[in-house]
Amino acid sequence: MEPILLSNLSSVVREICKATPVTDIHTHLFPSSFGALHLWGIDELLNYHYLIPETIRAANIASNDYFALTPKDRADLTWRTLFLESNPYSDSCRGVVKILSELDLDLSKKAIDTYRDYFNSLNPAQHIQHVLKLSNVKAVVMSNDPFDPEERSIWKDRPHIDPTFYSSLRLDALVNSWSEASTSLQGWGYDVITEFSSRTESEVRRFIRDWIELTQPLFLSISLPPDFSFPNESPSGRLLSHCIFPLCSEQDLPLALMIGVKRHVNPCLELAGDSVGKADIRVIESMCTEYPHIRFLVSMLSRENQHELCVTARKFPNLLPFGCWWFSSNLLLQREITNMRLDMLGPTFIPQHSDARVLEQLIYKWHNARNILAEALVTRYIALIEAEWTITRSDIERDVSRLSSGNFWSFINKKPSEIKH
Ligand code: HDL
Ligand code: ZN
Repeated sequence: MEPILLSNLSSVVREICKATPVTDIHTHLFPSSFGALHLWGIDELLNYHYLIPETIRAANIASNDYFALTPKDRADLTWRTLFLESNPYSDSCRGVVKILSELDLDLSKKAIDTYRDYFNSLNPAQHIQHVLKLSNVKAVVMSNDPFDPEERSIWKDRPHIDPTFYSSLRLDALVNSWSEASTSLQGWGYDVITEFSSRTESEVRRFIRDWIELTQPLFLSISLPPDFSFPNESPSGRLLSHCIFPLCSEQDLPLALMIGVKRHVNPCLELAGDSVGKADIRVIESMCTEYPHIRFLVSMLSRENQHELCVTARKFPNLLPFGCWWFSSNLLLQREITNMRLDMLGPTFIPQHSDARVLEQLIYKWHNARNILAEALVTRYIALIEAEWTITRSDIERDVSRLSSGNFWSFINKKPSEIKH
């Protein structure tokens, strides 16, 4: 195969990135069979929690007055404040514009009701396939919470799961709110006590096993606060050591850890009220050291943790950094983190996940992610070609495929075709 020339390098790399389907390993999306949990359309897009603080700040409205509005009125306020009375600058605002543009809607009039008419005219199941095609996403991993009442009732009916959707079992409520979780478990017939006992640990393992059987997750996942330490004798430390790690080993399941989130810093903002803090990388060092056979997918929320996460990944092959999470998912930090990872890890990481909550967000989040990956790769290919290293199209396709999905599926040691839905 002919080596790539500098003259068409950038266009070839962009084309390959666009043509390579991705596995989106962390989202809050659901298939249409999950009813109201499946969010889509212009009002959900404008009520996305990333846009709530931006609206409240720009509209100078009290948060309780904002939340007293109907969802439609909140969307109208966001549209007026962030899109009509200002240019849409933020990552989330530009994302809405990109979505409307990719759906071929008329942006000249900026008339929100015409967009509502468009979405109201759609068939939800067909629209999902259209959005997956536009964003070239071949697999979407959900975050399934066994403590969420709505999800519990849906799972109990064993819903049809669109084969594009996969499960991950999210255990924040168990690990970070043990007192409430133990009461819930007692109500569901698990013989646990809040004060812990070996019986309690065994029953918690039974609870998690029951949900692994029900949901068939690709991995278990937990988010942790910046001040989390490990090992520790607190409920979260005991649950990890005596319940979650043993089950990861028993069930051959990786553990995804998302570290550095400070929940409810401003509770008046509800879901938008969480913030960020620098975490202690020694948590990852001690887990990877003590559990070398467990595979850890790790994303950290603070910009200040990114470099040490890269260095730590160089020390532990059972550690796979993933994504530019949440407050890191903007142009500047995505570029910084992706370039840092390529320089320190080569192609052995997962560049991005969407964290999408509303279906159409896949369109802009993956458009941005592909652009940033292509830019970072081209920089390195230029240096290599100038040093007379030959690079072929298939060399590039191989590495983009690894970064887009291959790294994930080989790390979890599974193939998409193996997963029961
Ligand atoms: O804990 C998480 O999974 C975070 O991603 C939160 O859901 C957060 O609200 C979010 O959606 N970030 O993108
Ligand atoms: Zn998330």
